[in-house]
Amino acid sequence: MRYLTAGESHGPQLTTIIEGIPSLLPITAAQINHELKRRQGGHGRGRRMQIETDTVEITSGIRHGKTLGSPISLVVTNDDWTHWTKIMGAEPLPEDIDPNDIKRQISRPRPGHADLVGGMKYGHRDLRNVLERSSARETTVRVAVGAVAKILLKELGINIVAHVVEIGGIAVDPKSTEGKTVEEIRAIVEADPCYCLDPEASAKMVELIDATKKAGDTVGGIVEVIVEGMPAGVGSYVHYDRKLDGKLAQAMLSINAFKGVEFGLGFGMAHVPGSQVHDEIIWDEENGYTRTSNRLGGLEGGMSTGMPIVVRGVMKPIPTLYKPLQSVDIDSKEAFKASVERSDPCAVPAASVVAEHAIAFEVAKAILDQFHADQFPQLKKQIDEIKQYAKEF
Ligand code: EPS
Repeated sequence: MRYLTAGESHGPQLTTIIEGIPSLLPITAAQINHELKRRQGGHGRGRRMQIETDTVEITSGIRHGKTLGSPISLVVTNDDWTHWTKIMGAEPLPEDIDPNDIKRQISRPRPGHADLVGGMKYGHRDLRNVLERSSARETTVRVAVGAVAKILLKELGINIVAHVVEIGGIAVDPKSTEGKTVEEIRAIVEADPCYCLDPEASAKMVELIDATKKAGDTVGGIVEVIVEGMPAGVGSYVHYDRKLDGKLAQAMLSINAFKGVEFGLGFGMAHVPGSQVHDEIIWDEENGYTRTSNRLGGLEGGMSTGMPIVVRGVMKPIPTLYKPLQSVDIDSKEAFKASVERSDPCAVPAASVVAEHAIAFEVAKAILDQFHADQFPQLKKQIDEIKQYAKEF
């Protein structure tokens, strides 16, 4: 399974093609649109999200509500495009128009964004040519892809959810997930303005985001993704590029502004002895092999253990600041404040939705790489069999 995305932030549309989803899987646009709406929300989003109503058009690969096995293409149109048709048009400029007269040119790169190095790399003196693609707007269609992956996983009994665990130093109660299923977590998160499980922490996060916005600044945070119902043995220890944790880490770090990733106890493993890190193994007839704890986050030797996968990612504060930082004008080489673009003071809740979907794609891909099937019912049969085999092993 693989996918590509295309589209500029203020271009006409975002496009993705997903290849490798088995046939006969029921999928509707409404299921995908629900996730796109969640990505647009969360406290701290900016004005662009008031302009857009992200909805997907399915243009191939699905007929009468079921996958055909052919490539699935999904399109999300940018409502803002109507304001940008001249600035972002694909046709060459008419000869009587000087390219320097085109509005919204950018020559003052924002520190922390792709602007300066992207301009050097591709030879763009108008840095808009960089930011249009490096913008987190692209995560819209990544969520659409992940929504398709999540539908497949759910039919296999694998459920996935993300929640916000920290914003700007305000952390949720570490016990907030204890005793809750993915479905229970989802119900709480979907009703919370910061997509978190701890109402007290959430209220403080809202205050902090509002104060940060007033100060013209931005704030980052940490999100956690939980995958429940994984069969044991997805991924492999036999070769570096088959390790599932390595693939999930790459997926997490590929999200705009994400700078770190950890599994289970994560970096906390540096502070405690092995006896407080490794999860003891038990067996019973109903559940087969399980662990008495899940400090390794559901992964041993680059493989899923069958325990929930727990993976966290840290998002830096968005680098587009209304009170801009020091920069240099690339035309005059003089010191200037960076250019100010429309931005969100905090996109951590929205990024948790992106993380959920980026991880969902990677998990679904790992499963399809290992249990290849042309038809979805064949895949389901294989997964049910392997779960039973692992229980009795
Ligand atoms: C975003 C769309 C963008 C930004 C934001 C995320 O739209 P615009 O540039 O028109 O406001 O709001 O992206 C960034 C701030 C960034 O630095 O990438 C979206 O759809 O999530």
